[in-house]
Amino acid sequence: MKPKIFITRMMDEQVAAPLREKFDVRMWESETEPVPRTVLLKEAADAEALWTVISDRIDREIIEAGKKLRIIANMAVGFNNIDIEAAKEHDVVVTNTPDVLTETTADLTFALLLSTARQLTVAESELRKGNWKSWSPMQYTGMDAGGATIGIVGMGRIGEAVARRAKGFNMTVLYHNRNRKPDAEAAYGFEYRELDDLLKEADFVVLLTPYTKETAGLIGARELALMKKTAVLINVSRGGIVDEAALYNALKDHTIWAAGLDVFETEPVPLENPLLTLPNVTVLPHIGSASIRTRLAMMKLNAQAMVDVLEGREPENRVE
Ligand code: 8YV
Repeated sequence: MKPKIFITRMMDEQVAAPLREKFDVRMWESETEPVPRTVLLKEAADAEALWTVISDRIDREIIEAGKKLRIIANMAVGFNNIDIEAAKEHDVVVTNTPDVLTETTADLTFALLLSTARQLTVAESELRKGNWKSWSPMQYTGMDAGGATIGIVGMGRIGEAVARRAKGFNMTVLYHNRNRKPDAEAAYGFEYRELDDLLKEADFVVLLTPYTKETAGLIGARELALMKKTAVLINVSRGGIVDEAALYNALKDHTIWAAGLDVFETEPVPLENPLLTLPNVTVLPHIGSASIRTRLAMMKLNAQAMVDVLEGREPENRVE
């Protein structure tokens, strides 16, 4: 009997087809409905590999149901959706997809930054609604990115890629990170700041830190109050890093100028989320890594990791 792989979303057939030759590949074939928990539990029970995405909660119950489980390959660099401790206890390897998405996610971060700063989505929707009736000097005006100060919270691979783009816009780059990056400071002139100082000085605060116990709720009412009235907050990491209720108040009361969000506390975002009612918020449906080339590269990395583990080899990108 071929080992079973359960795939929780529609995997591209160019990646899935070679897997089918060696394994019994089962797939949740819906682009609109996420795999129900009951199905996930049932399928995990006799699967040797699980291919998952960030919105699949792979907790202890699923891992313990997976009596034959040997690998969980997660299609993301972040892996806060998986109980890593439970996986370790049960000798289940977890792999992720770093590097291949770095530049694509940095592009999206910069696109969201510019779009939020210049109110592109508001301006476009006004035009489409027929509300652009006359040209006026201060209509649809926003904030300049060129020459501004950017503060990057989480200077990992994606943070550095964003910082390099910022240099191209002649921005001053401040960063906050668990560890200082002396090489990047020397090579590019990035300047380290404590978080509070970064929040006070930056025109653009960009969140790129992983979601952990330490970073959950990192940006709350106190932190937002430190930011400039003209500042823009960009979050492309995980929604839970920001206290959404506090952010809503800061944006509604104009104690900060705008926010660009690719990620939310609850995803997909319920339409009741009050942030959606504010004009000074630009929202995207978690598309940081969503270029065709990158998404295929991520799937291929996951597929190779599953083949490696099921054939007894050490995979690349094992999460520690
Ligand atoms: C994923 C992401 O593409 O890599 C991450 O951590 O959040 C995105 O790049 C997306 O969440 C699909 O799992």
